[in-house]
Amino acid sequence: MLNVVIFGAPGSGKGTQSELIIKAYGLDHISTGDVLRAEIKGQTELGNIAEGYISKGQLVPDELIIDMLAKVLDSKKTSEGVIFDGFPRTIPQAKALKVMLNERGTDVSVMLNLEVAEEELIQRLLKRGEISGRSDDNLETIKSRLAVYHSQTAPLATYYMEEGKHSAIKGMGTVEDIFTRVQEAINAIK
Ligand code: B4P
Repeated sequence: MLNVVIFGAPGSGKGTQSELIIKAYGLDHISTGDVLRAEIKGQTELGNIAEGYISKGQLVPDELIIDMLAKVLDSKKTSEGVIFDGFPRTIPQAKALKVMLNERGTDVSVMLNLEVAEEELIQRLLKRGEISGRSDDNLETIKSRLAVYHSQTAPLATYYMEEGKHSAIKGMGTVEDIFTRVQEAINAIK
């Protein structure tokens, strides 16, 4: 099975590259951001809690996210493998993912770290905010998301390096050029 963690700062292209990976490799897709936005739209208990965190640019607490992820994972067919988009975002989430996959007789195959300059991240997210109207794509919230990324999420790069799973991808340039680099990294471990 091919289990890919797609990783990077907010706006680094995780969702964008995930769509191309799914088409090329036939993987199931789990985007914690998409699941949370659906919960918010459905006004579920989890959605109502998550909304408060997301609107401030903070992470939703680990225990809620890990529980949510386990349920979504069980609903997937996982025949070819899964792309994890936006999860894990903290060390406890990464450890929980390892346990969940090991219990299912599998593991993370590779972590693709999309590296993009901060100024470009801000420009991309502001542009998306204008088009999609996503409430967390405004300058104030973007700045707190980036601060949270540096303090809580970026340390995962070292975690996956120590696991021997880390692959750095230059995330600047056209979507197609970046996808070529992504494919090279995936094909190298297949
Ligand atoms: P996410 O939905 O994961 O949002 P994101 O980090 O902003 O990345 P996204 O995938 O949407 O954007 P992409 O880089 O593809 O999370 C939202 C919030 O949910 C988090 O802040 C957090 O509160 C909560 N959350 C989610 N998962 C969680 C977890 N595990 N634990 C706790 N909380 C969690 O693209 C951005 C833009 O750039 C797009 O408009 C795209 O078109 C554009 N773009 C992409 N590639 C480009 C390129 N090469 N050139 C120019 N533009 C490009």
